[in-house]
Amino acid sequence: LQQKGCVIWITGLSGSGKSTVACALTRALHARGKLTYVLDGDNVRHGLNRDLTFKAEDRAENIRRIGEVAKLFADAGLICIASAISPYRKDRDACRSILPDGDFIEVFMDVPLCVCEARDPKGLYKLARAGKIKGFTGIDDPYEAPLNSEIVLHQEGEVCPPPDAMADKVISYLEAK
Ligand code: GGZ
Repeated sequence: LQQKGCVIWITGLSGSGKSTVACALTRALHARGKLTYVLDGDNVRHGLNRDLTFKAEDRAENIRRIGEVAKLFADAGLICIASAISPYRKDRDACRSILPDGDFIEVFMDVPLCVCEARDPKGLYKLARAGKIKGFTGIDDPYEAPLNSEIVLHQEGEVCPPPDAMADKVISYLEAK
């Protein structure tokens, strides 16, 4: 097996489409014979990180552990796709710093809050606006957008590109590398 591992780190607000892109990307990579593993913040919080809340220090620990596990997968030669809000720049940069140069590829889901809030797939923004969830990212907790991510995935005008088109953008980047 000839495959070099790396970490593709998808950051963005709740409802920005991180998990959808992670899923499309993993399928597209499998179709090219690549081994991948998806580490999704929301899923990891049900197991490995079940002891963590959404306070800043627990979010930092959530991201640190996801970063360390992602590194293990990358060491094993897999393309590890990590998707978590990862709202704080320093926590994302810390994950970058434990990997060899070029092996941490940050993908920013650049979707405006109003779009994420209109989608509200789990009704969480509604609860946050009603004060029933405290410290919700984008509402009453910060999201520090990346300044230099390798890849930015945007809305195109009013519409969101299909997930496969967004996955292709990431694949083109990987191929160019
Ligand atoms: C943000 C929250 C919160 C708060 C619960 N703030 O869209 P989802 O539902 O399925 O994904 C979100 C998930 C965020 O977990 P992460 O591990 O990605 O967050 S972080 O990187 O900040 O540690 C959301 C849900 O959990 N959720 N409460 N207060 N998102």
